[in-house]
Amino acid sequence: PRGITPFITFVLGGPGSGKGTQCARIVENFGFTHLSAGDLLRQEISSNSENGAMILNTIKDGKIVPSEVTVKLIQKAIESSESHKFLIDGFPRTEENRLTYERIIGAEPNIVLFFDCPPEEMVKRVLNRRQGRVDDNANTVKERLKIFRALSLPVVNYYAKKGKLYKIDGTGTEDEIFERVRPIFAA
Ligand code: UP5
Ligand code: MG
Repeated sequence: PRGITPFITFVLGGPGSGKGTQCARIVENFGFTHLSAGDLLRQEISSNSENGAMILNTIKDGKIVPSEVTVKLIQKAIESSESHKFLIDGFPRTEENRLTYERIIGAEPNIVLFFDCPPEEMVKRVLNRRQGRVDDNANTVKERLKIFRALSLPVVNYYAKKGKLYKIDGTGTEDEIFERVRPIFAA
């Protein structure tokens, strides 16, 4: 949006923790614009962009796409939108992602949500999804979890220390989880 600093919420959590599902509920109830970093990257693959093959291989391996590529896609999506409030889902996944965002966008998120879910539950959800994602297989999920633990949890801890983190119990039904999310935005 031109001339206005938007309200930015980062939505973090491991693979299958329910980020996308809960973002859809937040959009319905509170009118945010949902930007999933993974979806933006998958769109790049489908549109045969110059980075498409590299992105596809990175996602297949459960690894992290170079920060500049992801941040520029997020930047383009924010700038081309009329919205004033965004959910950025599945980003930043590494400290380097976070620093690259701060450098290019020149801002920090207003708040950060973290869906806390046990690994066994996350694996079960991902393997049950069956929507043809190249990374929803037992091997890639193992790698996604490993990367989440090693590289993404430090980002979660960073925002906790900054007092920006809302840690949400990501177990139970979708409705139960959303009732934990609602008060954050209803305030
Ligand atoms: N489901 C949801 N809630 C449930 C509940 N309460 N009970 C039972 N089932 C529930 O949910 C996953 C599945 O579980 C769905 O089938 C859902 O119906 C069900 P979903 O809401 O989709 O969870 P989400 O956390 O969004 O899971 P997702 O698999 O999308 O998370 P990832 O973080 O792994 O995937 P993302 O798309 O963000 O990233 C994919 C890859 O892209 C990464 O591994 C990486 O390679 C790359 N990437 C980057 O390199 N950089 C980035 O910045 C972002 C992505
Ligand atoms: Mg998702």
